[in-house]
Amino acid sequence: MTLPAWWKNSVVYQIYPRSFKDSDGDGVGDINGITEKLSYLQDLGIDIIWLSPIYQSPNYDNGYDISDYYQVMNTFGTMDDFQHLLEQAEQYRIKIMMDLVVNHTSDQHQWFIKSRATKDNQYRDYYIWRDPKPDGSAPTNWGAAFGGSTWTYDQKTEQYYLHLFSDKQPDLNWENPDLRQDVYQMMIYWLEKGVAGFRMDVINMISKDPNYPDGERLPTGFGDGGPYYFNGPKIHDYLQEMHNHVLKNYDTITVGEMPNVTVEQAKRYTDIERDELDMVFHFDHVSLGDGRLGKWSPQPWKLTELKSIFTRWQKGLDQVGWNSLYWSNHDQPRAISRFGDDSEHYRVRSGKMLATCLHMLKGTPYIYQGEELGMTNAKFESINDYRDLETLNAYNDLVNRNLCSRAEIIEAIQQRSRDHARTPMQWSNAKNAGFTTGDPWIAVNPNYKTINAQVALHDHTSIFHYYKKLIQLRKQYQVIVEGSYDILLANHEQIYAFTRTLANQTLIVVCNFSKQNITFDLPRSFDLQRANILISNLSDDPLQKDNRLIFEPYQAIVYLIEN
Ligand code: TEU
Repeated sequence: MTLPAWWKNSVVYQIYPRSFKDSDGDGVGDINGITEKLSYLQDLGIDIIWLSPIYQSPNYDNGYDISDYYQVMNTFGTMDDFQHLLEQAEQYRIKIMMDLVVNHTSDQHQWFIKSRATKDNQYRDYYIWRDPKPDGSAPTNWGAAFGGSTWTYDQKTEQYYLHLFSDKQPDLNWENPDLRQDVYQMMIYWLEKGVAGFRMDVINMISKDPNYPDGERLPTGFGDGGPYYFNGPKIHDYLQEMHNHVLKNYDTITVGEMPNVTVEQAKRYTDIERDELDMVFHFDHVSLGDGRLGKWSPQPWKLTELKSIFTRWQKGLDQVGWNSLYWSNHDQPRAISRFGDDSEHYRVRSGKMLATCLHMLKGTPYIYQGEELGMTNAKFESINDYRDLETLNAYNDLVNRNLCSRAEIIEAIQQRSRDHARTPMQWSNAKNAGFTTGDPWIAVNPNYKTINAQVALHDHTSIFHYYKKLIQLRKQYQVIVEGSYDILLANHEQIYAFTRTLANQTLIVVCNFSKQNITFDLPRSFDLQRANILISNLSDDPLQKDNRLIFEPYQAIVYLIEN
């Protein structure tokens, strides 16, 4: 029997360095702060750290706008600090994966500074320049992710340059083989330092339709360019070239962040026979409830929709490819606030329920910093407490263009702003939650006095210790890593129940996603009398008569039946 690849039974922990731990009192997290906390992460039991970008950046998009791929960001520390982190992490048997942002750079990258200087230098075609339309308007009607057009006119050379995100993040031209070679050399530089692989930022956006057609008009007033840059014509060529030039020479973990990717496309990206990527991050579940203005017009969602999405991905990648599993990251609101219940009464219980659901699915789980503490969205009252350009642009742009009211955008921001994931990690009930001795770059969530690592570590019933047990179970039971998935009670709107089966072992995972007591029947084919409870988020077992169960609000249980 071939052992599964090491990253298939690993657990990844995402660190957003800016908000994790500040070691030098400047109010911004840094690399030495991460090194300080390796023992905490080893205690949790994680195997790999995904570091959001640590490269030199003007921080317009907090490091997702890189001005030098070979330098560590000044506020994060030095290359020696990073080398020390790598060495110390190895002592703790923790691997480090980097965030590869190569769809675009910062407009302060030397490549772009040279590219925009003249029309005929060697870096001109490192980026995407086009003439205006005959009427002088932008080459296409596409809207940028952070507001406005995806094109900005450059007076000096009288052309527009493309930027799918902000005007300070010009898109790289992957049609250019010289650019691709420079990217591959940079990847080799970091792999030779000992990093274990890459999370690849919007990697399915790097290949654009060379005709740059206009898109269908959206409620935002711009055209939808998505069909012309998501999963583009040469994306598989580029990823296979990257594999052949770089990745095949190292034992790496790779995960591609892919907005708008489908299961069928993900099978092609992650089929081991195709030599592309190990996993992808899809967005189907985190887009639940998106309305006419996307995340800025959030609508209610149904559990059956969530279950259908997870089932589609579990079944779709069961034989070919591999799933990543996540509830949140640095771009998403806090999981408990988004999918659970962040009220004082149900925060811990629903946090454990969400963890049970995700960690019992087939795939590699990703824990976002603070998720293991049950951190919640920050209830910021003022727009002045927010820092994220995406949030601030939406707050101004959507109202100014009469696409929504001020009250509607504030409500949407309080639900979906990326800043909810970016408030400082809550280490203790000390000032600034022990994150910094300085003034934090963004306010600490006021609930840090009761929600913090210090409290969690000393409370054996905390979410932290529950995550720790889930990770231990993954190491103990191969059925969690390799078992096949089947949905139960597919049409139930409160209960998510599914099985995982491998050889003579069957797990029955049951999660109540609601605030109600729910009575339901499990199929009689399962002899619950012979079942052992592997993990439960409540101390009392559910009321049960034969296969009829009564689950309390947000109750979660994993039964193990061995035939
Ligand atoms: O995000 C990609 C992406 O799709 C964004 O639109 C993001 O998901 C959105 O903000 C959610 O509402 C990646 C990075 O994760 C993000 O932090 C960067 O801002 C973005 O790319 C540009 O690099």
